[in-house]
Amino acid sequence: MTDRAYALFEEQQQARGINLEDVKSKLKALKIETPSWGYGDSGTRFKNFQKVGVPRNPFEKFDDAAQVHKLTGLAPSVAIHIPWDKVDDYSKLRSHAESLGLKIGAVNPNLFQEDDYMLGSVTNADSAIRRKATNHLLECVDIAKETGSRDLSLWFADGTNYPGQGDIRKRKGWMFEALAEMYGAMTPEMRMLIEYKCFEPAFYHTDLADWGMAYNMALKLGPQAEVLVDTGHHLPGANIEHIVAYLLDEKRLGGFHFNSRKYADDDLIVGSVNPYELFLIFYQILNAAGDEDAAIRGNVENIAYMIDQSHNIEQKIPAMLRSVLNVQTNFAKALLINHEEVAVAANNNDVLGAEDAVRKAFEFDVTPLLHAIREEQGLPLDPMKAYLASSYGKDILARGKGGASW
Ligand code: PSV
Ligand code: MN
Repeated sequence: MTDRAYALFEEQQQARGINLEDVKSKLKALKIETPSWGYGDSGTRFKNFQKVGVPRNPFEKFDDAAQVHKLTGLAPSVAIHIPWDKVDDYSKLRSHAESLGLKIGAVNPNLFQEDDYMLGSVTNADSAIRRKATNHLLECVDIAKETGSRDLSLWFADGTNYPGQGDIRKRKGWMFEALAEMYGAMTPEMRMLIEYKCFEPAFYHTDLADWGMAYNMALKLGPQAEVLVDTGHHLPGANIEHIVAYLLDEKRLGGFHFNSRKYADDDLIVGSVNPYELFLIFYQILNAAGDEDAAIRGNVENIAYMIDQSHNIEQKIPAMLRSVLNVQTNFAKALLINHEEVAVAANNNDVLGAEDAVRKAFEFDVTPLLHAIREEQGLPLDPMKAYLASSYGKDILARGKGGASW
């Protein structure tokens, strides 16, 4: 049945001029980093829900993440958040990850959970607090050296709630000072990924509120600083694909934090609310992958695809599996876009033809294609079903309640 479905799919795609061998190799190369904090307990500002079986420490977070990778072949690295994942000896965490076939991915400093940071961390009016925050950034560079991580992903909760509460221009200067000090401490292999968010927890102004502010910092810092696009961090209606295309053209797209949102930073399963947006993001990336400028193609090669999701009401591991699989599905669909067809229609001012050439790729059922690559990779055809049929979800219940938060 699978073979027949694939043969039909192959015939259909060949007739459209799509090279399926190329599509398959690109699909097999897709890597998505999962976040350690997506495996721990989490909640909203109203309640942190405690679940039975969540990891009790960073080592167990890696055990759970290994399940996602084992069943999908898609998630070989795990981002860590400091101090949530602070351990005495990072080489031990690194060996543990490696023993599971994983790598430690991006290191995320945490400058939003201490009382000292209530009015800002690197942009606090108090120079002692700014020093403390910058020292934490430097500590994270040292941790990245030990874990062998290339990327440092930075998100600052810094902002104000009322006009006049802070001097916006001074704070901009302090932000740059801290980032520049951190930048200077990085090794030449490291990258600083600067994340922006329009609001929350600050409600009047946020120091790095949008991609332009993050890009401006990156530009002033140097080539090892790039912008990180978290799909949940935009105002409603923002055209994220446009931001992606723009940053790629400027060769400053560092990576993504994928998640879904309906209203704001909802942290829902990736692709659950607006899968077409995810598809269109990949459309822009694949368009840039065919650019004649090698630097733009180089940027595409180095995009860090990461999930940033701390889902609250679902089971942790299946929710992460669903997110990773949804990314794969929408990437597969985007790989079916015939860019030549789009370009011809666009150049002829054929609006409907161009839109059709993009949309029809989204409408294909890629299940036969995904089954074919999973079969070739020795993976279960349906990773979610395989997880639910395994004993892992039951075995971890022995951990009890009260595991790690985030
Ligand atoms: C902030 O909302 C964010 O997206 C940042 O990436 C943090 O590092 C992450 O969530 C976890 O709080
Ligand atoms: Mn994020």
